[in-house]
This record gives sequence, structure tokens and C-alpha cells, in this order.
Amino acid sequence: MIPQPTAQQALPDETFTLPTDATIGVDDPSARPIADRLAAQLRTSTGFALPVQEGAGTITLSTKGPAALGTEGYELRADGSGVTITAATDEGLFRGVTSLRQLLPAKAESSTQQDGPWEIAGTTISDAPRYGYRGVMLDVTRHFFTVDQVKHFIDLVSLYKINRLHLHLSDDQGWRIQVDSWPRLTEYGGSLQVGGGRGGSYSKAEYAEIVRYAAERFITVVPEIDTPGHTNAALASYPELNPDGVAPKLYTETEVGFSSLTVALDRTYEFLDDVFREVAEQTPGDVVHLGGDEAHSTPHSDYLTFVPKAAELVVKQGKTVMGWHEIADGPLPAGTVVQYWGTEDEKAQALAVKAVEQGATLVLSPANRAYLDMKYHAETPLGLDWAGLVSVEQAYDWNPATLIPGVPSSAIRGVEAPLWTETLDDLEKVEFMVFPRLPGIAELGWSPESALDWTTYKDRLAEQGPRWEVLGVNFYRAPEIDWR
Ligand code: NGO
Repeated sequence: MIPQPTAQQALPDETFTLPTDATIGVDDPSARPIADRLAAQLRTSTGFALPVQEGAGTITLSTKGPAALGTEGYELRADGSGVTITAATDEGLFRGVTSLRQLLPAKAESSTQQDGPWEIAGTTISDAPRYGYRGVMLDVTRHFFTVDQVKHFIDLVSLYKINRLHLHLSDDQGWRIQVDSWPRLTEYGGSLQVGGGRGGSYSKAEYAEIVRYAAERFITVVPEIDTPGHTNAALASYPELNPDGVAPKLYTETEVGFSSLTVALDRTYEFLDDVFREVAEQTPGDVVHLGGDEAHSTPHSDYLTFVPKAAELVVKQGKTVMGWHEIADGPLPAGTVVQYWGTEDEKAQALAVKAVEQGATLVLSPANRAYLDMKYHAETPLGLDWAGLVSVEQAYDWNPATLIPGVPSSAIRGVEAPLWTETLDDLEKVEFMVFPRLPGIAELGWSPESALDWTTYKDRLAEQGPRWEVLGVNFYRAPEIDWR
């Protein structure tokens, strides 16, 4: 399994076999949607009727589970008489069902009817995550991805117990989320993408659909509006945001660091007030990300003035501020989440330390480990290499608790694997960069430190191959993995 559960034991003399007349039982109506989706998938692949009923079933989902395992923890038992998943919350049940899917044969994921037997080797599992934040980021600005594409992405990442989807919604190359009070952001600022092709954006209804779909899989959307740099699309849409009142052209190349909001302009904050309000209103999640990275054309003293003002506008909406680690150079509101994207550079590490000294928590996305847009090896046809080559082992073989010297493990809130899309314009390419690296980052976020071991992980990873084949995932068959 990936992520490896906290504790798992084999029941050597027991095998569960899903019978033709199997049922799925729920003891709480709130868990019904989870049972219904499991039943729908298994009906497709097994051809069984799999009615969902109240009370016990062949597979029972119970919310009477131990509170000690927290909101995402669960227990699972598969033996000769059935499968039982117990958790204290629906979220825990969902994570348990995710494990059940991995215990079943890969063909259970099929979209066409397959032959059994549908067996699980007897086992008991008691499981809960190491970290509460286990994210993936999708950059929908450099290349735009439709709602259906994002849903497909959500389906795939949810298999690995990811619980945050960070959407990078604005950048130099495009503005991707509707803001009613500033309509040209999407109408004009969202019209193109890298390479000059047609871009796109999410209407409020479409964004709500993404948020809903993610929530159904217990994934919280973290929207990012990147400021004060990475703002050419906004500056191009509204001349009044520019110091000289002249809008730059739309931009469809991939340089970074050339654009900036004007820190001394009142209109900048009226703009951000509207944007953060409208984005926050559409976001049930607790966090709004204000970017803050690579503001190379913002004078540093201006940058230090800007970040607290922008952060205040997020706090005003009742949201927790999240930002790339550069924001830690100035004062941060209480509870800020700082996203570390450094490699091994001392400057970035010093900012992480500075963040923690201010009481912030860290989400770790070290670019030389967790960036899914880095090439696997020198010949990888897609991706970038500014942070180095990131092999499957390089992505997996590190410890979040000890990554940054001087940062205590208690300050680590979790991990996130960002996927930037300068070179990725369709889902096949996205899948190729995400798989097989994302499961490794997901395991670092979930599994106990004692379970992390490249040699055994490699074997477990190999077993995911047949699943991705059944699911039609275009994964990179890294030669160092002994794919089944
Ligand atoms: C950097 C940059 C992004 C690029 C990405 C490419 C951050 C936080 N800002 O990461 O704009 O797309 O690298 O790897």
C-alpha cells in the first residue's frame, strides 16, 4: 500500500473474497455518499449488484471508530467473514475506503466488467497521518486545465490520501478565476496561455464545482492569487493598476520576475480587497494563498510594506494566510502557513527559520525534491531542471522533520508537491510528471518516519503500476523500478 499505514498486520489464515451477493453497510447516513461511490466503482468492475444498506454488510463502514485516531484515522479489518472499516469521522472512513481500494486487485479500478476472484489477504490496519497537510499544486495559469481535467487530476491524487489541492490561479500568463468586480481579469487577462494559444478561466459556478468535487473526496482547495509579482495578466487587464496608467501587453512566454503590483498605489489594495473577498467567499477551506514568490521587480522595501497589507486583506476575510517562503522576511499574521520551496540554499533556509520564529508553520515543497515539474533525468522530454533532476528516489528519500537546519519538527505542518505547467499542456503530460513521484511525497506526508525506506517503498511502488494501467494513467516507467 502507498502510503504505508501506521500499523498493519497479516491474518495469515484468513482471506476475504467478495461474494456475488455482497452488500455494503453503513451505520450512519452521513457515510452513505462514500459507500455509494465505492459501490458504483465496484459494480462497474465486478458486475455485482452491491446494494448499499443500513447496518452491517459484507463491507461495513462504521463511524463508531476510535476518536484517538483523529479526523483522518481509521481501522480496517479484512477476514473470511467480511471487511469492516471504522473511523470517528466520514473523512476517516473515506481514507479507509481508499486503503480498501488498494487492497483489492488492480482490476477493481477498471471501467469495464472483469472476472474475479475479488480477494484480499486477511489483514488488520490501524492508520492515521503523520501530517495534517498533504498537498498537491496544479498550475492552471501557464496552461489552463478545464473543470473536467481538474476532476480527473483530483481522482488520481485522492488515491494517495492527498487532502489539499492548491490551485495556482493567477500569474503573468493568465488570470483563471472569475472576479465579478473586476471582470476583465478573466475576459482579457485569462484569454491566452504559454505559447500564445487560447487560455481559459473558471466561472464562479465552475470553481464551485471543483471545490465541491474535491470536498467529496475530502480534499480542501487552497486558492492562490500570486502577488505582488507574477501579476502581468492583471496589470494587462487594468491600466489603472500600473504606475503610469499604461497596461502592458499580455504575456505568453515563461520568464519570471518581471511584473509587479504598484505598492504605493491605493488602487492596488482596493483591487486586492475585492479579489481576496470574492475568492474567499467561494472558498470553504481555511486558507488563501497570496503567493509572494520571486518579486524581483518589486523594490525590497516596497515588498516588505506590501506583504503585511496584502496579508491583512486575507485575514479580514477570516482566512489563514499562506504564502511562498519569501513572505517571511517581514512580519506575518498569527497562524500564517509558509510554503518552503527552496533547495539547499541558505537564504531560503534562513527565511524558513525566520517564519518559524514568528510562529508560522511550514509546508515543505523543496524544489529539488517535491517539484513535480522537474525532469526525472537529463533526457526527460518535459519539464524544467533549474532545481536539478528529480528522480523517483530523490523525490522520496528525504525527511520532512529534518530537512531544514534550525527548524524544529513541531513547526512542520506537512508537505506539498507543486506541478508547474510551463511545459505541460495536456493531461497526459501532467500524468507523466505526477506519476510515479506524487505517491512518494504523499507517503512522506502520511506514513510514520519508521516506515520510510526506499528499498521497500520501491517494491510497493512497482505494485501501483498495474493500477495505473487499468486506470489509463500515462505514468513514467522509471527504469529503477521493477514494474510488475
Ligand atoms: C518557481 C516559480 C514559478 C515557476 C516554478 C517552475 C515558485 C514558487 N515560483 O517556483 O513561477 O513556475 O519555479 O519550477
